[in-house]
Amino acid sequence: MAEKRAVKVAIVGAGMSGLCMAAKLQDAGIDTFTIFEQADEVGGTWRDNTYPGLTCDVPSRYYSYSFRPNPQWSRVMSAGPEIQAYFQQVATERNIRPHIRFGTEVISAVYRDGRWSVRTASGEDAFDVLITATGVLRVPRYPDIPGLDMFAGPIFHSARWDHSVPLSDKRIGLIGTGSTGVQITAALGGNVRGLKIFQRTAQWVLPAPNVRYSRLTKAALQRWPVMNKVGYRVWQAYVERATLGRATVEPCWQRRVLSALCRWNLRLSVRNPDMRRKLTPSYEAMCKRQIIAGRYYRAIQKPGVDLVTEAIDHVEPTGVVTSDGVLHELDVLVLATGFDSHAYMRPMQIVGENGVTLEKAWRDGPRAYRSVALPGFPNLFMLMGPHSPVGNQSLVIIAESQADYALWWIDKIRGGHVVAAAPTETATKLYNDEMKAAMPQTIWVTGCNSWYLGKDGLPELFPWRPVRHRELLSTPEPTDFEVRAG
Ligand code: N01
Repeated sequence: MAEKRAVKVAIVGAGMSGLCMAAKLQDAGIDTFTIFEQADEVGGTWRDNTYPGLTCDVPSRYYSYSFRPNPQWSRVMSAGPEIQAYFQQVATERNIRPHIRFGTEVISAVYRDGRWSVRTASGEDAFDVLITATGVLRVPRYPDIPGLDMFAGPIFHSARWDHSVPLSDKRIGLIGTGSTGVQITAALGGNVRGLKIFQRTAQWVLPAPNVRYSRLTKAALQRWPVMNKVGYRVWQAYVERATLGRATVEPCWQRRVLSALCRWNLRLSVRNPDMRRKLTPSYEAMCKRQIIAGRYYRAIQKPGVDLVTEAIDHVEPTGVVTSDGVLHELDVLVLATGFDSHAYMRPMQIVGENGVTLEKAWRDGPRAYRSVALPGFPNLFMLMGPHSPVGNQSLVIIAESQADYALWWIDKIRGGHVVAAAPTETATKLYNDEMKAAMPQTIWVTGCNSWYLGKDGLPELFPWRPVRHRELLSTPEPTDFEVRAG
């Protein structure tokens, strides 16, 4: 048998995707990998987001690695700290931590002499393969509101929560009613002196009772692991086939049912017609990233909670002034204003063959071959790259199939059959054209503004059912690649 060569792999990011890649490499017998992590702990988004009410709105049994079920999830949809503890535990029990260079930001990665030269503040090292696992929603987006920096009280983004600020006796202003703002409202509404929610655009809300798992259920899941596997499949089918996985990408009965559910939820939960009018969106359900929340409407109607729908004009030291001239006096201002979803691995500099920068390759907007690879950037694989199916689904299963895809090529490099591989321009263009042609049937283009949309007005999401993404990645087409053989 031919001897396998050692393949040096650089992974950027020790969040859910980076850890997934590391575990897959280990399972393939490859331990020549380094993870570069700019923070001092694993977990990515689950480390950075610690706001009150943080909960994953995807069922935990399915929002887990398929290779590492967790019988101990406390609820159908777990709270942030529990999810973070899960990823920390995986990093520890798989002995991934010794591979991580914490506190080390990758400044640039340059493809030079057939290898990736990865530069950090402490020097440069060469790798055969570069994996970017930098997450989807990592870079906080701060709103451009006049006077924001004049506010006299504490002010922070939802992903940079300042836990040193006591809240119960404060008047809090919350800007933003996306998935984050809604969860913060559910947690703070009625539990602080005052909560003013500044809503620019109303959202449709799907109800979701978040049932707690009993001790008996957890014990049974621990005792019979097959039950975990069944649970995973059941929740996967629920999300991918029975609800959002299909409803978002094609006209179907699921779309009609979920839309009706949103309308009923609003009608039955909010009896005050004026309040209901303010909360009624002017676009279709699921066009923006769908909100899934069982407690939002209740929280927003609690005493001390105000929904402000007049546009924000400016901020003064004592509060927020809306377009009707009203000054809303506040002690704390929370910006649940989302993220730069088009940043991907930037601001890290990536330079491919012949000195072509990522900026140049993406001058018409981020694109990829099957969401993972890029022409002119050999042996670069992106986890959660452009047009990944990142709507209301488990990103964990997506990371797993993308990591498996990268591993397929890494194995070819290790076997000595391949030195370098990058998708051809033709195959990438064909794939992207096909995707664009499928966009009109998705719900995301039906007339709303959202972080899904790129600068061409089209969603940077996968426009087909989730299963198709897995199929595309499970059958690599070497003929779509320019391969330099060993
Ligand atoms: O951010 P968003 P998010 N003035 O971009 C408003 C994931 N997530 O942090 O709709 C006034 O969705 C903006 O208004 P508008 C999930 O994928 C997952 O809430 O643009 N308002 C909107 O209301 C989610 O989609 C979980 O008109 C301004 C809000 O801020 C993604 O993270 C939980 C404004 C931003 O909404 C991002 O959610 C939480 C301005 N200048 C989040 N600028 C899970 O449970 C912005 N807004 C898995």
